[in-house]
Amino acid sequence: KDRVFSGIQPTGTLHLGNYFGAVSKWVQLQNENREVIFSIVDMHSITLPYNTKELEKNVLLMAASLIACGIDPEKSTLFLQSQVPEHTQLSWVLGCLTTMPRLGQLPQFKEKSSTLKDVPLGLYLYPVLQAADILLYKATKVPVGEDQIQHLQLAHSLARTFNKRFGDTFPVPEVLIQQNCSSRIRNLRDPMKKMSKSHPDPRGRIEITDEPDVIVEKVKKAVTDCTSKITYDPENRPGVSTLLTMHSLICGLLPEEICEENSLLDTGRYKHIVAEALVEKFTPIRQEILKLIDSPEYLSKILQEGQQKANLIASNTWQEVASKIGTIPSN
Ligand code: AQP
Repeated sequence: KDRVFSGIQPTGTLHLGNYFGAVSKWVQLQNENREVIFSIVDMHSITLPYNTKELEKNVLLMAASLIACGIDPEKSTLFLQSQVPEHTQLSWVLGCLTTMPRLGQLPQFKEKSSTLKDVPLGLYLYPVLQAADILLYKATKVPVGEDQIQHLQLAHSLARTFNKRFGDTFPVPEVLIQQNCSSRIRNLRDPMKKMSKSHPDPRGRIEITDEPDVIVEKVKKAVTDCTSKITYDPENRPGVSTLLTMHSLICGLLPEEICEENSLLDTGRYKHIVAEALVEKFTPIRQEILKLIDSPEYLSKILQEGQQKANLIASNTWQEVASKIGTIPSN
């Protein structure tokens, strides 16, 4: 039976890259009546320097944001990764089944470690913990943004290695990438980079809680190129193509159809249309977040209920793993 799993780090405010690349797909899968499990992966977000108070705040903000985006705690399991200790336990086992060169060559590790003088071991192990998150729930489908493909390949090979060595245990999960979003959503100020929560310049990302005038301003200042015509070419024209991708995901038309519809406009005028569509789409979501964030007890209760549901599956898998690898199961 299909089981969907995905996670998001509480490293900052959910942005439109997260929304279009992952969360909108989560909501769609949930509404197709599949078994869906989503985790706020706080253990991942301590792999880089962070502020403890900010982390606490960001966990609740992320829970509120996901619910406001359409994750329904009645239909989905929504929980906090650190509250289910089997994630780190399985991560250790999987860490013993991969090699240092395999982890060291992953692009995200290379990029995130390149600016650090002392690289934390946790950053290196990040994709192993991610594989544990997925395999612990025996997930068959994992909806993620395009930037996560290499990490998912590691999860695949860890599932295969485990199964070969200890007997069939984990399904090899299928990666689901948002259709119509062939490339990742780019940073608005630097389209060579992806839009990211932790990038120091907030002007490069649209956060889900941005006020309408902030959205308009960020889109207006988005870096495009010296061609004013609207064409969709993610490879050569990443700036304008990111605007078209987001617009397309909101209105349901293909980027090429939008280009045709707006063929008389230049990029400057087209930006107004995109900004308007974004404001219309995200204003109700922002208002819902503001309401939810005022009820921290409600949010904590949702996460606790999610934890209980997640625990049932996680402890079963862990018992199975523990007995297969030759350690003594605890019950
Ligand atoms: N720019 C993006 N375009 C498309 N998808 C994206 N995702 C992230 N950025 C983009 C997808 O969002 C999901 C959750 O991401 P994450 O929080 O687990 O980690 P991340 O990929 O490292 O995201 P950020 O926003 O860049 O966070 P920081 O700055 O903390 O590293 C994933 O499915 C991801 O693919």
